[in-house]
Amino acid sequence: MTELMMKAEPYDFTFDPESTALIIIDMQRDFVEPGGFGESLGNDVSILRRTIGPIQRVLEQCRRHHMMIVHTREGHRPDLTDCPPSKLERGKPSRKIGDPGSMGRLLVRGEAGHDIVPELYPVAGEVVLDKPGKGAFYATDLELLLRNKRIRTLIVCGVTTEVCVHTTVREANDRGFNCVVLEDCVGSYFPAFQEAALAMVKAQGGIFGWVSDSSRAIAALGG
Ligand code: TIU
Repeated sequence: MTELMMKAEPYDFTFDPESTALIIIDMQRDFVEPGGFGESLGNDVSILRRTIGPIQRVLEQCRRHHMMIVHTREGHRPDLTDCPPSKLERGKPSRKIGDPGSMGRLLVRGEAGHDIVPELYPVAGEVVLDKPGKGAFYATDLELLLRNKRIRTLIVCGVTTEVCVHTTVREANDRGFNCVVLEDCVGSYFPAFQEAALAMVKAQGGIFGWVSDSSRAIAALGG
């Protein structure tokens, strides 16, 4: 057992790399590149791209420690039978889930836009978890995979902070996992939501977990 310490708020975060997983939420072309699902909702997707470099550096350290690494992808079966009608209609998007875009059908599994950005592409042995919802635990086998590896803590990166990252952190928290969210490794289309979402995680003595950043995570991992 190796107890490492990461500087974080509201207080230092201790973790053992053997029982810690890095979870990278939905770093898909559909959310961070033009022509995808994120843009169809009316967002400027370029704002999320600043997360790629810091995530790359954390990913490299976690790979060096042979930690469990999970990449999630939000998306649906090509026939959309796993997409609730409410999700399909919500927000009056310019193009709906399943409509054609410049990277293939929006948010559909197997399409170019659904895949992970090349800079963070998974390597052999890493988990790629397809999820139909915003939370990574809903209608997936994530909890089983984590429990089988005796994982107790999660280092959380990805997009977007107030949607899929927050939903996943809340789900993980209720299942007894300790989560640390790295603020420069998570991104929102809305700066005010980024700030509020991070404040919510660490408020009330860490009601949902801890907030740190890539530099402090890398320092803790000895990088
Ligand atoms: N729209 C938005 O902010 N996010 C999503 O739809 N999904 C994720 O956060 N991955």
